[in-house]
Amino acid sequence: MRMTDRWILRLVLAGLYLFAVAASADPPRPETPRFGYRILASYPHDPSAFTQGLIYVDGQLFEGTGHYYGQSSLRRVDLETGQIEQETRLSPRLFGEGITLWRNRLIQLTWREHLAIVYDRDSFARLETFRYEGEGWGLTHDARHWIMSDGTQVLRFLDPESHQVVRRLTVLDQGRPVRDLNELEYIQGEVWANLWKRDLIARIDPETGAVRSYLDLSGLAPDGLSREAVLNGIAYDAANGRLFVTGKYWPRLYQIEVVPR
Ligand code: DDQ
Ligand code: CA
Repeated sequence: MRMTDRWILRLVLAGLYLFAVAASADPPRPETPRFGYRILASYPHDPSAFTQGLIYVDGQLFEGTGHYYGQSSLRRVDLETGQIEQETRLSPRLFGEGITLWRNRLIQLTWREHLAIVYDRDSFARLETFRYEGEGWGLTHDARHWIMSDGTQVLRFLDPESHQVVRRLTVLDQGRPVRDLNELEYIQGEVWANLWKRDLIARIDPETGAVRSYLDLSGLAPDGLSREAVLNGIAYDAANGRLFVTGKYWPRLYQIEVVPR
């Protein structure tokens, strides 16, 4: 072999080696943007409320609470004082979950009882119930559908008339499934979802299921609470652009603002 041929061979081998190393390494993963928060106001919150659903509509705050043995309820709460102004209790066999308001009806899911309860918004009278498959966790709605989570990475879109599932959306962060989607809130074209047992809210593109960004709420949970007392509860006051969050058994409910981290 001539001297130049040997060099060409060496270069080719080195190139092949570098290619093999590059190909075996993980492809670079883009970071999903993370936002932080600033507390704008703090309000009392019933520390015995195992918060599973939270909404704010037309100046009224509604909360759905969970757990068995009669701890589950639907209530209207005074924001400033935290006082319960109106309440209905669920049967001790039902574990209340997410709530949403549709027209003048409040809908409340149950955890593992496959049962949704529909109430009159003003009187809290029970108007009807309907059944669904799997678990019920969070509930919200866009202009056309009810959107529910069940602890998996899949959101179900329900037709408000028939209560049938018309669409399923898998939530992905950079292509990886995001599980434990819990309490929900539809905010300005995004679905916001509490991630169970994490101080994170995922902001989801309802068309693609992609997590566009996270809201990192670490440091917000009050000290000294039990392990069950996780962040859960997002409510958006659309009329005034106010964002409220709280958690299970949290003694406070916060109005926060999203800020760069
Ligand atoms: N979920 O809110 C994540 C949907 C359910 C939380 C349940 C935690 C308490 C479990 C107690 C179970 C008693 C059988
Ligand atoms: Ca909510």
